[in-house]
Amino acid sequence: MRLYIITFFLCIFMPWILMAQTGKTKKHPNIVYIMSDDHGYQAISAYGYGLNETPNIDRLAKEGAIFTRATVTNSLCAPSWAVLLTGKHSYINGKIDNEATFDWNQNNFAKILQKNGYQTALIGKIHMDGLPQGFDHSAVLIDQGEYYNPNFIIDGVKRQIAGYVSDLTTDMTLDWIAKRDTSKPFCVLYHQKAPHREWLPALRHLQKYTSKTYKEPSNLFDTYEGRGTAAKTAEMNILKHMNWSGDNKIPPALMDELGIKEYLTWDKAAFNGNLGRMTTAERAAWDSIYNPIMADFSRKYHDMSKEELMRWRYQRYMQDYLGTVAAVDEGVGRLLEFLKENGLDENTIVIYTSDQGFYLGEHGWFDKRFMYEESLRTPLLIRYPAEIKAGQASKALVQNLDFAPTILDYAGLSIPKDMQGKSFRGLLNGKEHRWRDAVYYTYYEYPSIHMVKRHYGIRTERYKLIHFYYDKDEWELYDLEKDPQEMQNVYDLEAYRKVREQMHRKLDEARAHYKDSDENDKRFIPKAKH
Ligand code: SGN
Ligand code: CA
Repeated sequence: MRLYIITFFLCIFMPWILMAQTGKTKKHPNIVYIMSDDHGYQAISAYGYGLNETPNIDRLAKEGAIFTRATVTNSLCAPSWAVLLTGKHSYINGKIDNEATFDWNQNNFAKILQKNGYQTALIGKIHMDGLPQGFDHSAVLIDQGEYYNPNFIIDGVKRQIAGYVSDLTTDMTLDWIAKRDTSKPFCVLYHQKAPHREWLPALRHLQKYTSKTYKEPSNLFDTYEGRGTAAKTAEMNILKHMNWSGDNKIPPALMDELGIKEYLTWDKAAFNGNLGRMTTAERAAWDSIYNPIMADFSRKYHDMSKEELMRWRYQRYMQDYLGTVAAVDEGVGRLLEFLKENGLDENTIVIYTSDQGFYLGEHGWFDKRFMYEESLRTPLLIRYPAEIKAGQASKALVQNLDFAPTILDYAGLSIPKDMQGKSFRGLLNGKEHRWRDAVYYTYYEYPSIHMVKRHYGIRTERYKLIHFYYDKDEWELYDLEKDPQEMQNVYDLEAYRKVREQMHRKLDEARAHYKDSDENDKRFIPKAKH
């Protein structure tokens, strides 16, 4: 009888005892939010583009869910960050572009978690001015950060740390989780600098990625006919605007020898700045890979046509960009193993995303900013075995605006009424069947680097309406079903009159719903332009 009673109590209470040990009951799961900077979904193999292999990130899709139409509300680093923290559009949280000041005194989801018993940490790239609020611990890069032997500010103290940035960011994340107070749930924002420009891979990945040839997108040689002024005047073409030295790794001395001029003059200094951070041995390893590539380029440069140059530059770009993704993917693998070894894998939500998408040669471009698909969309994968059935794929129009409400919802906390996003937890556990049918987008950083004009717009499942304003007043409409690459603006076509009118109505509704207006657009225009 006694044995029976003991067994009975063990059966009832064991799960609780175990959960308490592994850090939190199901009601308060742990959260690891992984955000990499500029990681286009095309560079995650689970999205099926065939460019590279990311087996560890893919595991999140296999063991959890993948969103194929997740988008951001403003395709730029710091603004996207601010949206993540606040759950509010840029014109409400104030961080409209990389220059604007972010007011840390406003509410953010990390502050709410912290107040409700979560331990919180922020590790890696942050790219925001001011002292972060809402985190018990922070170890952040300065501004854009460095790839090799980078400087970190660890709880307010600056330190240079030997190693490769993505590995160090992973190390620090795992260390913090290992040392946490196990009686409380935790939330860590694990933010990789990679694959942000200027795409410097870990030395161990150089050989593999520089010896590959990547498939070109079919619109690599886009001439921008069929679209308005904005696409034609943007400065993000791989042939014309990418830097030869910092981006393509051509030593400045070789550029002088070949008579190559830089589009942005400062970038020549960046080349030595980046590589100058390496030890002599590291630099020798680097040179052993890149010197032969440059010697070959030097021999053929004067005979190359513009097409050949574009192709060469695209390959150089992909080799380095995808090379940096490799260490990010390995980091995710280490994290998943660590969670498993420590009995945390069942009760920890792991989210993988980027601050926006990125052009990997589509339209001949690199960078982001536009509301066109490759930069509007962002990868989103999420694993949480306790609640998310493995192997789900969702086309729902979720956005980074929804991250703060979703995380608070999973944490069992109430979502502040003024957050503009919506929790997508219900989409993943099958309780929610209705979702928004359109997403709203704004972009402000103009005139500025890459010269992408100010615009706002709306995307539904099938169509996209964009308004470029400020020094132009142009509308574009795309039929994403017939023209998924967005090569032909159909705004003025009679066949699309009805769609155009419907989309205008939807855009007006979205602007009213999300509290945006022409007055807001003007408010963010520098005074001299009024
Ligand atoms: C830097 C980059 C740009 C990039 C912005 C914003 N140039 O200015 O190419 O668009 O950052 O990127 S660089 O030569 O300095 O690398 S963001 O992801 O931080 O918003
Ligand atoms: Ca970014």
